[in-house]
Amino acid sequence: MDEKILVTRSSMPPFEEYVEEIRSIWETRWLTNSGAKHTELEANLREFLSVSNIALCVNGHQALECILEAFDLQGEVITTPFTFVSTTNAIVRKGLKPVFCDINGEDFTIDADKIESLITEKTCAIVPVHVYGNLCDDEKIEKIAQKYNLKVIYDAAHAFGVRKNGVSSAALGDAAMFSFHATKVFHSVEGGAAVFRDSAMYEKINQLKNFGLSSPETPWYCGGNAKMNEFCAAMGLCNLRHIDAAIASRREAAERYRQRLEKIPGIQLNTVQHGVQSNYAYFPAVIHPEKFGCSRDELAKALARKNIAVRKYFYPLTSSAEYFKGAHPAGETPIAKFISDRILCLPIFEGIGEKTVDRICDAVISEYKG
Ligand code: T4K
Repeated sequence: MDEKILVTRSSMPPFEEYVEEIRSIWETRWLTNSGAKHTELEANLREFLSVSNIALCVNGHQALECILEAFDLQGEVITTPFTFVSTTNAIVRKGLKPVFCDINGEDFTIDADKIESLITEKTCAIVPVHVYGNLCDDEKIEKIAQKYNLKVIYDAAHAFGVRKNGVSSAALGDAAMFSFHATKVFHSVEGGAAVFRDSAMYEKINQLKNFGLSSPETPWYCGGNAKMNEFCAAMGLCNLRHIDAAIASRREAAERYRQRLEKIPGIQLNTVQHGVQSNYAYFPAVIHPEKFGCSRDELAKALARKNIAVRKYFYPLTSSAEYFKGAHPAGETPIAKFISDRILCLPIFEGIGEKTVDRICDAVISEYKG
């Protein structure tokens, strides 16, 4: 049996580099609560992401919850169900009502033309999701938000380092959250960040992520704990030094996939967005069974038999979660449902290499029954 290929694999800095990075932690014994590594990583990310305000968090999910809390939102939030459960859960956990908007079938982000019809007097914000390294139509979204005085908070978990016409994904909207989970293009083992336009929010988010304390003896808000520790920040510092090589390696893999698969009938590849410099976070393929000859699920099983692990990011739609008790029928977002039923993310990670991509492509193509 050929060696197992996982859907992704964490990027790792050289071992010695990480050991060197954490050496000072033994000297200072400062392990968490906004230590020196945390401060340095915030500064480095501020520069890399071209953003003025950034607050590191324990993970992306908590970063999104902190942002939603910091804006004191109430009422309805327009978002999409084609995302990781985290996005919808954060909205619901903060006492807000998700209103699901459909996506477009090309780049799988929110269909901005369908947002306006979902706005009511209770709408307070839009939480669009950049998926796979594709960016949402921020210009249309911004216009709608201004017209109706809504906050725009991006789930940018997949958009680290992505730029559109030179503008950083971190600069879009009123705020955005990034995930630095082990499976992401850039990671700090677990981790995430809140970025935001208004610098007045920096203090507020820092207090929200630290139990709502404004000083050791002053709890002003019933906050939680969402702080990033020093070992995670140290991993982030190391990985950030290698981020360009990591993205370049993913780009090569994505290009090889494209060369091999783009002419296969029934396989719809991710759109290349005009002016967008992607990070190649995922390599999604939509499998159209009527042309490909077998379904997404059959293909996934066939690949598993060849020791190739793929994932259905994102299936099922978050709107179908049991806790909604059928309140959001999939028929309301037919394109999201259609894509979710056919999407398959093929393995991609730093260092995957042409040989491995070719093995995956051979396995995919051998299932084509046109
Ligand atoms: N919004 C969106 C759009 C997101 O995609 C996510 C996270 C979030 C919000 C929330 O951000 P965080 O709070 O997580 O920062 C993974 C991740 O756990 C999750 O972070 C990610 N999205 C989601 C799409 O995928 P799983 O359950 O698919 O991961 P798992 O454990 O099956 O790992 C997948 C593969 O990755 C493994 O087969 C091997 C590789 N791997 C995994 C781990 C954990 C490694 O190489 N190293 C590792 O340490 O959820």
